[in-house]
Amino acid sequence: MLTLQEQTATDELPLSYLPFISSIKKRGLKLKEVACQGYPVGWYGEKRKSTNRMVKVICYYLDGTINLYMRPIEGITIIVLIDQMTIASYIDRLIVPVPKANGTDYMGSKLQRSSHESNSIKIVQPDGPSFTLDDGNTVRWGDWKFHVAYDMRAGIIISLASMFDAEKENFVVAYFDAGEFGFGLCAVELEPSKDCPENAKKMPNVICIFERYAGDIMWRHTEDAIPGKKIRKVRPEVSLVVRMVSTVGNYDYITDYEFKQSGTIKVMVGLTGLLEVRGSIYTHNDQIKAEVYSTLIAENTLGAYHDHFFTYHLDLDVDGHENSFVKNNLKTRRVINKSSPRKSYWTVVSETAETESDAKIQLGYCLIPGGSATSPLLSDNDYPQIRGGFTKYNVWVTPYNKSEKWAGGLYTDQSHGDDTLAIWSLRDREIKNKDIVLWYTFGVHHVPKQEDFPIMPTLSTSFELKPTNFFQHNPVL
Ligand SMILES: [Cu+2]
Repeated sequence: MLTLQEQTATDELPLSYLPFISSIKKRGLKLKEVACQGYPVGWYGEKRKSTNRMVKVICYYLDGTINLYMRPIEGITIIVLIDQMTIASYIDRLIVPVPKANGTDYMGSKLQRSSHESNSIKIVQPDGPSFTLDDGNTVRWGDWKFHVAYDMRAGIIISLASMFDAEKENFVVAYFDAGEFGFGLCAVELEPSKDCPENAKKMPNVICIFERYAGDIMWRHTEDAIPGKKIRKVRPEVSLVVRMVSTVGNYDYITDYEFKQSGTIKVMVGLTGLLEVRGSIYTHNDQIKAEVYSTLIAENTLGAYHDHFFTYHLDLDVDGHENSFVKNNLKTRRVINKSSPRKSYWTVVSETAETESDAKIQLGYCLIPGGSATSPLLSDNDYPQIRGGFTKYNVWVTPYNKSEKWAGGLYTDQSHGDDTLAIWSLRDREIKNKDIVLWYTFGVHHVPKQEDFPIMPTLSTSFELKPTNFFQHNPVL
C-alpha cells in the first residue's frame, strides 16, 4: 500500500522540480497556488512485471477556492518512483484551460446563509446509551453481542456477532477491501455531532457507535376485533450503528454496520466528498462532437463516467463451521388438472450449491431499498476488469482458505489480476457442508451530474444479512 508519508512526499515533489515550475509559468499560473496528489498507475497489459512502486501525480490549482479537485491542471504527466522518491518521467503535452474557481468553494464563511436553512436537530438519550463497550472492543446491546476491530486495510472488522436466543447464536466475520490506499489507513477523525449524532460514543478517534432512531416504526398493531377491547402496541425502530469514515483523496467513504433488533445486520456504504474531474476546452454541450465518456458538469469541467464496487468478505459460521449455500428461486406452478379453481400458484425451489461454480449468481437489479447489485459494463478482457474480476458476479462462495482474504488479491497496486477471487474460484472446489466464505459485491455506475458539482451529495448503497428461518420466532418479541 501507499503510506501517508509516501503520499505527502510524492505530492510535494513536483513543486521543486524545474521543468514543472516552467510548465506552471508557461500556463500563467502561480506556483504557490498549486497542490498535487498521487494516484495509482494501474496496469494496462504491459508485459514486463514492474518491481517499481510508482504513482502518477496530478496537480491542481487553488487560487480562490479550497476545492482543488475541481481545478485540475491538464496536459502534464508526472510519474514518481516511490522508493527512490524521484520523478522518473515528465511530459508536458498541451495546455488546456483550468476550470474556474467561481462557485466551487464549500467553506461556510464564503457561502451566504440561506433563509431556508433548517433549525438544528438533536437526538438525546437522557439516561445515556443502552449499549456497553467491554475491553474497548466488545459491544453488547440488547440481545446482540459482537467484537469491533480496526484493520489498516479493511477498516472496521466485525466478528463473533451473536444474537442471544434460547437455542441459537449467529456468528459473522466481515472484511472490507481497499487494497491500494487502505480504508483503515485513510480513516479520518470524526467530527462530534456531525459525522455521528450527539449520543454517539467514540472509540479512539475513528470509529463511533450509536443508537439510531429516525422516527420509524419497527412493529405495530391495533387490535379491535376483540369485543370490548381496544389494543394497541407500537415498537419504535431503534438500531445500533458502528461507523467509520475514510477519506481517499477526493472521495469520502462512510461505512456503517447497523445491527437491528430483528436479528438483521445491514451494511451500508455512502459515497461523498468531491468528484474527480478533468479540465477541458468545452464550455457548452453543443461543442462536444467526439465521445468524451463524461458529463460536462460545469464550464471547462468534465466528470468522467466511472464505477465504485465494494466487496464484502463474509466468513459466515452460522451455528458452527460447516455451512452450505442454498439458492432459493421463486417459480410459477400452473394448475393443469382441475384440482383447484385457480390457474396458478407460486412456490420456492431450493437448491444447495455443491461447488463454487454453482454458487455464482448474477443478481442483476436487487430490490433492497437503497441498494444496488451492479454488473460490470467493461469487457472481460479489459485490464481494469481483469484486475477486478471479482465484480463479475454479485455473489461468490468459496471454501475458507487463509490466503484468500482479499477479493482483489494480497497486493493490489499494479496487480495483473492473477490473485483474485475470480482466479481462485476456477478450481471449482466443494463448498457443501464446509467452512465457507460468502463474498458479496455491490456498487454504482457513477454518471456524474451537474448536482455533483462542486460537492457531491452522499450516494448510499447497502445490503442486509437477514435471518431467514434461523430463529424460532421473531426476536423482536
Ligand atoms: Cu463516483
